[in-house]
Amino acid sequence: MTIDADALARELTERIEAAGDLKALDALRVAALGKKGRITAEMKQLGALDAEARKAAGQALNAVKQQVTEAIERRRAVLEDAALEAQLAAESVDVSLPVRPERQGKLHPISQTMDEIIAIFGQMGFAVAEGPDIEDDYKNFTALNIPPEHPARQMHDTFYLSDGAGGADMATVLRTHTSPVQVRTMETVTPPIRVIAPGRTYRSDSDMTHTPMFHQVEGLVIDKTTHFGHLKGCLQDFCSAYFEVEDVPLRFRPSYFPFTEPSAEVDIGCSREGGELRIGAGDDWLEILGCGMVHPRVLAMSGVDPDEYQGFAFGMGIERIAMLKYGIPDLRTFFDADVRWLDHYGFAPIEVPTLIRGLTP
Ligand code: 2U9
Repeated sequence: MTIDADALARELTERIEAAGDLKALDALRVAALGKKGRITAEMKQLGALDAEARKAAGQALNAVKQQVTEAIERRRAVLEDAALEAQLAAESVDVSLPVRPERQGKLHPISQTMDEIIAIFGQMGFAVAEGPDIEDDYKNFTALNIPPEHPARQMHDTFYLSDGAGGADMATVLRTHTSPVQVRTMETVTPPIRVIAPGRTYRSDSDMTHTPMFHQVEGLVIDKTTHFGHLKGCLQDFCSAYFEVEDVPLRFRPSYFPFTEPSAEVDIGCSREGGELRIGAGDDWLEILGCGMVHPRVLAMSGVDPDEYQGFAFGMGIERIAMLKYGIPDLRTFFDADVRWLDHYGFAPIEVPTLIRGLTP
């Protein structure tokens, strides 16, 4: 037998390079290298040759095998690239096409309200801080001047998750307010601090005006000379921007929270004429948030020296201020996941609130 190895290699390689798709290429691979393939058949005939010729022909066939294998791999890469290109072209989506109105989703009023709050405080220089929903008892209560057995703990209707084998402070809870986020900030950041903490909070309370999960935004400002006047100005500017009313009337009523001293609840001026609530005018008042100067013990517990620094804090319920601004009458509908409700009260998702282009679409 005399094998023209070069001719065989050329013939097989040419056919491989002409293979139009991966299936055809695989058929050629089997025809060349498979059990009944051309090269295998030639290999089988080597036994009939004498030792010298067998060695030379064997080496030549192995070289052909190598060339053919490489040619198959090269062609496979080309065909796979082409197949991927074709698939990408076939499955491409034009993201610039307008959404069909009947398919357009809506942004939940909680998301819209949070975006508005973040836009307003962002403009004032506040950073947004976040933390986990599951906190330890220390950061949710003790660090906020609410020690074990303090009556304020009962007011929070806490969901306890574990009782903390390592001591009462290590029990885990679903956070009852976002305040532990500010505790974490004070523990890690050297003042000045200016943060808001929006997020989910949990209390074991469920009736017409309470849901076990609700949203809060709290704020914290700490610097050397921060005072109650700064707090008033900050909340005045926030309410005016949020309710889109110039010179909105605010009333600060003395109150009590364990984590602030002095503390106040803030009412906004409104009118209820004709059964319709109007914010920012009239001679009625509506409570919208709580605030105060951070208690010196709270500063000290998180490593901020109360002789050097002072600060203010505030907190508000996001559902509540969303209901007031957008005339949503029933708190519990926020969590019904009813698409008809969302279609009515929801917001266009593309319109991002900014103070310059307007908060609301
Ligand atoms: C730190 C120090 C002080 C956060 C504050 C309030 C007042 C408040 C309520 C509003 C309605 C909770 O959702 S609500 O029921 N919150 O009135 N929150 S001052 O004070 C802090 C927080 C963190 C370290």
